[in-house]
Amino acid sequence: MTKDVVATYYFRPRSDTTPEAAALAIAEEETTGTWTEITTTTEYVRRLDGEVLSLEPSGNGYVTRLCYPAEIFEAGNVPQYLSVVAGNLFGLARLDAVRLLDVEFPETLVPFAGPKFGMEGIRRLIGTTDRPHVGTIIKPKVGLNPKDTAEVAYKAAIGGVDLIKDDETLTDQTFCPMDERLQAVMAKLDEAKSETGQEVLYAVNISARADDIVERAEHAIDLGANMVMIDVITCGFTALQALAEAPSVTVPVHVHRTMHGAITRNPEHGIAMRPIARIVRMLGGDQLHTGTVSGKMSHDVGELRGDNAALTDPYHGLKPTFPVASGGLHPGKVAAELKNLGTNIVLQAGGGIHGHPDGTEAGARAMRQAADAFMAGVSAEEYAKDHRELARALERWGNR
Ligand code: RUB
Ligand code: MG
Repeated sequence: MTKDVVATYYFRPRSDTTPEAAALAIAEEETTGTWTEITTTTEYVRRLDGEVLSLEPSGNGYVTRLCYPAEIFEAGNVPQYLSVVAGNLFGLARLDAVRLLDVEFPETLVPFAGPKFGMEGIRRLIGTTDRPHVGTIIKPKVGLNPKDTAEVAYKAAIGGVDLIKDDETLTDQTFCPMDERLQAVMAKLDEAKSETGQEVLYAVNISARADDIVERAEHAIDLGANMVMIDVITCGFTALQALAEAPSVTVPVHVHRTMHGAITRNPEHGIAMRPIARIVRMLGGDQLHTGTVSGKMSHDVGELRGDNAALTDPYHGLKPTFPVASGGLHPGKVAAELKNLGTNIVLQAGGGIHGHPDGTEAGARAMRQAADAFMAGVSAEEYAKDHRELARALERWGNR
C-alpha cells in the first residue's frame, strides 16, 4: 500500500484540452499549482507536487490515478482531505466532466478508531452469524403520532425484523416529538421481546444542527435508545465523526445518506459512493446505506459490490461497517439482492413491509421468509408453498 494518497478519477476533457493536460490540471490544482505559472513557488515546494500515475481511455473519457503527497494532508482532518481529493477540480473549466471513483489513504492518514460496533458488533447484539439482517423504515414517512409509530414498530418486531428505523424526514417535529416517540417505541419493543425473546434495534433519527447531535444522541440513550441514525450528507462528515467518536455514544450508529444521488448518481461527474463509504467507515459509521441492485433507486451492481467491499474488506485495522441495501425492496427482490451482494448485508423495506396486503406483521414475516428461503437454498416460489405471508407478498409484487 502506498505511503501517499492515490485518487482515481474518470474525466472527459474539454475539446481543446488533451487528456494528459487535463489530468495534470487536476494534479496541479489540488497540490502546488494553479491555472498559470507562479513566481512564488520554490524548489522545496516541488516535493509536494501531485503526480499523474496512470491515464487510460474509459467509456467516453479517461480514467486517471493521481498521487497526492501525504504531507499535504493534515492527519485526522477529513474536511481538509476532501478539499484535496474532491475539491476545486469539479469546477475546472478544462474538464467537461469529472468523477472521483475511489481514494486510498495511507496508514498515517487513518488515525481513526472506526466503528465501535461494526458488522460483528451489531450481529452480536442481535445474535446472528451469517444470515442477512432484515430491517424496516416506518411508513408513512411523516405523520404518525408516537403511539401509532410504536404500534407499527411492535408489529414489525413481532414479524421478525432485526432493525426498525425512522425515515430521513422524521426528526423532532411537533406531530411526533422524538422523546415521546422513542419512549413509546422502546416500550413496545420490550413488549415484543418478552414475547419473542428477540432483541430489535431502533435507529432513532437524531440528524440535526452539528452542535446538537451528540447531545441528542446522549439524551436518546438516556431514554433507552439502542441505536441512533444520522444522515451523513446533510449533517456533514464531521457531524458523524463527532457522534461516532463521542465516548458517551455507546450504541451503534446507523448512517443514512439522503441527498447522495445529487453527488453519486451521474456516472461522469461527481463523487462515487466508494470514497464516501471509505470515509464513513473511517469516521465510525456502524452501518451505511450503499444501495440496491434492483428497486426504486438501484444502481450498477459492479460498483455496488466494490462499495460494499470498501466497507467490509480489511482496511487499516478498522472494523467492517455493515452495508445496508434499501429503497424499493420487497420479498420478491430479496434473492437477487443476496445473490449479488452476499449475506453480510442489512435488507431494509418500508413499502415492501407496510404495503403487504395483510399488514406490517405479515410483511415483516414475508421479508424474513424470503431471506430464510435464500439461506436454505430454496427459491422464493418454492418456499412460498408453505409460507403464506411470502406467498401473499409474491402475489402482490411479483418475484423479481
Ligand atoms: C426506503 C427509504 C430509504 C431509502 C434510502 O423506503 O425510505 O430512505 O432506502 O435509500 P422504501 P439509499 O423501502 O419504501 O423504498 O439506501 O439508496 O440511500
Ligand atoms: Mg427513507
